[in-house]
Amino acid sequence: MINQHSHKIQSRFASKVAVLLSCVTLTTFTATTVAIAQTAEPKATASILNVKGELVGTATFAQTPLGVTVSLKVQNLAKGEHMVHVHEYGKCDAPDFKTSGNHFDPEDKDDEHDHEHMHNKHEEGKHKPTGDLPNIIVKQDGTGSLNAILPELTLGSGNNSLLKQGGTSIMIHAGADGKSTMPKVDYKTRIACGVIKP
Ligand SMILES: [Cu+2]
Repeated sequence: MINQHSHKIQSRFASKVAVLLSCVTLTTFTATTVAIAQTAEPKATASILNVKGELVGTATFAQTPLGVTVSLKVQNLAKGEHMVHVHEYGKCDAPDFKTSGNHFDPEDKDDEHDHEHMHNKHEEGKHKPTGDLPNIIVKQDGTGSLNAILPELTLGSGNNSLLKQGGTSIMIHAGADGKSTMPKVDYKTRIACGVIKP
C-alpha cells in the first residue's frame, strides 16, 4: 500500500517534470525560431530546365538592403552570350515557355494611369524592365555563371516581389544583341526556364 502510494506520487512528479521540461524546450525552440526568422535574409531558388525538361541551371536569390541578389549557374548550354530575364509569371511550360509571360516589370503596371510619364519613358528609350539581368556568357564547355543584383525588386511582399501571387520565373534566351548561340534559332527564343520558389 505504501509502495503503491509512493509510486503514484513519483509518477505524478515525473509527469510534472516532463510537462515542465517540454514547456522549457518549447519556449527555447520558439524563441530561437523567431530570432532566426527575424535575422535571416529571405531566400528563393529556381531549378532551370531546358525544353526537354533537363536541368541546365540553378539560380538562388537573397534579400539584401540593396535589393535582391541573384546567383546563377548553368551547364549544358550553347557557347556564347545569352539574355537572362525574370519573367512575370511562375510558369515554365515547355517547349516554348510562353506561359511565363513577358519580362517582369511591375513599375510599368503601377504607372499605367500615368500616360505622359509612360510616353516620356518610351521616347527616351532608356527604360529597362526591372527584372532584366546582365547577359550570361557560356563557355566552350557549356557552363557559365552570373552574379547580379535587382535593386528594385524584393523577396518580401508587394507588387515588386519575385514571390508575388502567381509567382515569377527566370528565363534564358538563345542569344543576345541580335546574335544567336544556336544555328537556325532566333536569338530571342526561350531555351530554358525556372520557376522562382521560396
Ligand atoms: Cu526573357
